[in-house]
Amino acid sequence: MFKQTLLLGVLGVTMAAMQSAAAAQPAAKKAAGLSPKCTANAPVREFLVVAGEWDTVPKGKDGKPVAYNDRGQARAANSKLERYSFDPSMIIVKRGDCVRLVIHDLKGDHHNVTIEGTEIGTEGAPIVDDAGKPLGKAVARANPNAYEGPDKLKAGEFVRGEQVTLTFQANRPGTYRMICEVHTFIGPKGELRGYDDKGKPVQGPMVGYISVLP
Ligand SMILES: [Cu+2]
Repeated sequence: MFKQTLLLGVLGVTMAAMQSAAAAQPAAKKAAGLSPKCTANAPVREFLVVAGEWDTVPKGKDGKPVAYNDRGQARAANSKLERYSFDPSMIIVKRGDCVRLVIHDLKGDHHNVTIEGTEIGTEGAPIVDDAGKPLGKAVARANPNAYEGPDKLKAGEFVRGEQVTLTFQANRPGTYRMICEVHTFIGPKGELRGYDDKGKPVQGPMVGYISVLP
């Protein structure tokens, strides 16, 4: 009985050690879900994406503007309901693809893009104007749209008429949220909201999804 217990004990310890070694191995080699550099010969998939906006004034059956609720926030009659969106909003790629998102700001003062849970975002990404002329990188700078005032853009923001390119390699299957932080408020549980915590509309959430297939 003692021998059996000892044997089982030794087996148990050995198996536990093997399991922890097996568990430690992939963790040590764990690559980021999306990485900013593509390996040579990775197939390139390019997507043209538009950052757009639409608005409406909700009306009743009689065609007259009505008061309404916008995601739990009371809005008076004749209030403009706005939303910002990416088009297409679903990008599907395969694991190993080198993905290029060419994002054009068609409407909206300024946007940025960050891909949640990764280091991928428009901060420092190359931007061009409508004619393809290089404008440098998406870094903090004065807003070139003079009619919007002297506001300074944050790093990663680009404006109407500009196009920014995001390049990354899709390493791990899964669905990643592509978020414009200008038009999305992220709640404490990661929920995306169209209003900030003071009830101020941010006209969002402005989100797209990148699905990486195995
Ligand atoms: Cu935006």
